[in-house]
Amino acid sequence: MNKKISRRKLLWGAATAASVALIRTVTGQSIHAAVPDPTKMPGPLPGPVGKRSPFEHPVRKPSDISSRSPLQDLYGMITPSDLHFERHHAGIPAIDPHQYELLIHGMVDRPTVFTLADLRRFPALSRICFIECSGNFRTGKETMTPQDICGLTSQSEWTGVLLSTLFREVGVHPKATWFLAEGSDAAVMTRSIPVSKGWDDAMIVYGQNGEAIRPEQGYPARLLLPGWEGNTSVKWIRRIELSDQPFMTREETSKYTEPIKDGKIRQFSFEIDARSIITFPAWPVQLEKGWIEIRGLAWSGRGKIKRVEVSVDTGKTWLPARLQEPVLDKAHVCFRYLWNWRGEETEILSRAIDETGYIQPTLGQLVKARGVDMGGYHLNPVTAWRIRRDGAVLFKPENWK
Ligand SMILES: Nc1nc2c(c(=O)[nH]1)N[C@H]1C(S)=C(S)[C@@H](COP(=O)(O)O)O[C@H]1N2
Ligand SMILES: [Mo]
Repeated sequence: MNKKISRRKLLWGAATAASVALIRTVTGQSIHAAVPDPTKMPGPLPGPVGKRSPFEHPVRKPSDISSRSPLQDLYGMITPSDLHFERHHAGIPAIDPHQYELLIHGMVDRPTVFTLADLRRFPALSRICFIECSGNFRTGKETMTPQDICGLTSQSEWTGVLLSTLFREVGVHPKATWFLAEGSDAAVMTRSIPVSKGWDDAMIVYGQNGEAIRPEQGYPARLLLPGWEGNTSVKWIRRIELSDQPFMTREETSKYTEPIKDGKIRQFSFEIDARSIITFPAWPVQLEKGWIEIRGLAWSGRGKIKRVEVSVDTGKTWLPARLQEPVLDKAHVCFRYLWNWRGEETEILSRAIDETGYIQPTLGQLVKARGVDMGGYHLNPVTAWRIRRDGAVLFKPENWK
């Protein structure tokens, strides 16, 4: 095979062979990399699309059904689109945007089919908010990263049209109280949503972080329900049906329901409860003595984060962390806390308080409120990192069964 190599690539290749340097990554791992003296040889010329530095390798962690965002490798509040977590019930459908149609019907005056071009003609709105899967808590061993524990949350700037605009366009009946959202993937994912959310801040989005939404996130359009459990933000949306009752779909019977006390099941738990996680220092970071900045993310599906508190003494005392502006509604917020680690053994923790006054609970409090059979959804416990005397940082796995 005679592969064509451009002169540009050749020069870059030759130059990279010039010297070898030891690079220390944020996570403390060392990698060998060839680095030319950048002042001796012109680098590659501008290209049509950018790529990451060859020294940066943030990756999602895929399983069959989902992949998780590497929260510990990210800066700021936006998740790069190619690192947004994924959760698919039947894979990623390929949809031709020219064939795409969204039908809105049921209790409406004017049942309407919207093409993608139709959707783009309406006033466009952009908002930054997170999407979090309600099944976003894992525990069990000390060697877990923030990605392993709660990587099923990501944040983008989403662009699209408010669902309320489309509701007015089709003339939603005043007596309609629910709507069905249906996806066009092989799972034909469907959920029942209260109409009030449609009138409030629901959107049909076609843009993500400045470009067309990614296939994994619902290309060419998805429903976005800010602050609500990820499952309700139906991707590849093709149909919305207005009704005066919920539809009792597969995804709100066997799944996405929560055992509560006395053998009862709660069917609809839409809002994401306030949560936080320290993303640095976290396993597998090796800590050195002295001043460090504890960093993390906090978010709430009910509104803005009002406060994040950090404890560096195993939960005995709590002090306010600094919140990075902007602190947005139903959005990941970065927090930081300066700490002088003198080499003592301790545990560091964070807890989020949102503007409704809700305080992120401990696992013990969750069990007390919901019982030991509380299932795996909507778990947002305070999580702790254990700092050993030798500087090792380990997750403190707590089990409740
Ligand atoms: N059509 C469709 N929509 C879907 C899903 C799906 O499998 N099919 N998964 C849901 C679940 S469980 C979650 S958590 C979010 C995940 O969104 P993301 O993959 O863009 O992160 O999409 C939701 N919308
Ligand atoms: Mo999910």
